[in-house]
Amino acid sequence: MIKIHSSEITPEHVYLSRRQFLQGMGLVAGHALLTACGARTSPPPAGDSALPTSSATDELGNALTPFDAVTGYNNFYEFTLRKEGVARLTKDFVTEPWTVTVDGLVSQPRTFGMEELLKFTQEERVYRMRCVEAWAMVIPWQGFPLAQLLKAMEPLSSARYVQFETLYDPESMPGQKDKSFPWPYVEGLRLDEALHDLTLLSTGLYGQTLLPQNGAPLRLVVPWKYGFKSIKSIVKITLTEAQPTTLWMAAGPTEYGFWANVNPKVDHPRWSQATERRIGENKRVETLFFNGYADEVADLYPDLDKRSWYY
Ligand SMILES: Nc1nc2c(c(=O)[nH]1)N[C@H]1C(S)=C(S)[C@@H](COP(=O)(O)O)O[C@H]1N2
Ligand SMILES: [Mo]
Repeated sequence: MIKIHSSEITPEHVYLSRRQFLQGMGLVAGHALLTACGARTSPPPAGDSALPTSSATDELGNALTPFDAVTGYNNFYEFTLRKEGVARLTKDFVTEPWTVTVDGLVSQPRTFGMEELLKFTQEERVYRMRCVEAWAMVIPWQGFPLAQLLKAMEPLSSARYVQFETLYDPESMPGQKDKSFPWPYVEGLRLDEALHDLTLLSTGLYGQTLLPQNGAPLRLVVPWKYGFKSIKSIVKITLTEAQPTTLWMAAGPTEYGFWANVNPKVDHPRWSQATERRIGENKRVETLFFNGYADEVADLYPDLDKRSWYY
């Protein structure tokens, strides 16, 4: 049995839009047409700057990280281990056409075209992002809750985890020729974490389509976990019974765990996690338990002492 978490109870309007989605996908009988979604589906023209967003801060009053920093300082090891210049190295990365396969323990595995995933109602969510390396940003994402896709796929009762995979294509992602990492990039969540309303599949930021350096055309955003959980350029989502082995668990088992919940009290073996450097600002700020989302997610972890962070 899937344990239903209180945060999963579906408000009626969400339920109705999900039905529209199901009809549009041909998963249920019906001819209702989908309404257009708000997201731009074509890449912005070169030099296009960020569109205005609905708020200038997150819910705690932290200023948004400037667009140029969000798109100019990145971690994307498939291209480079450096953080600057990822935009240049990824600018020819082909993100269209793009498909995402959802398989494993679901009632009917299937492959979606990106244009189908853009039919989910796209919302804006301003989230803090905290890299395990102790730098951070505040980013206005667009996307839709992963739960909407997963529920449409009808997970089997044996499903307990969700595994995500980035594209494997060493020709277009030359960093994958570096055999010191077990490519492709793999991440994972427990099913109830994946179904949590905060967990987003992102298709854009700052009001425009996601750029390659940020994980176009589809990336995960899990704001209460260290940034490495938020896997980029996803091609496969697999529901499993066993806990997935992630790229970072395989590459650095003494430093990076499966849970990776942001916790200022549990230091990385090589540095403190008590504070963080906001990119685009000069000061360091205190790191918050669960990155400031404890009210929303702490009840996912009743045995918190053990589960807050694993090496
Ligand atoms: N496929 C893939 N996903 C990835 C990474 C990566 O190297 N490859 N880096 C992760 C890390 S460590 C962080 S902090 C975030 C950075 O996201 P950003 O560049 O959009 O800020 O992406 C995560 N997702
Ligand atoms: Mo990171």
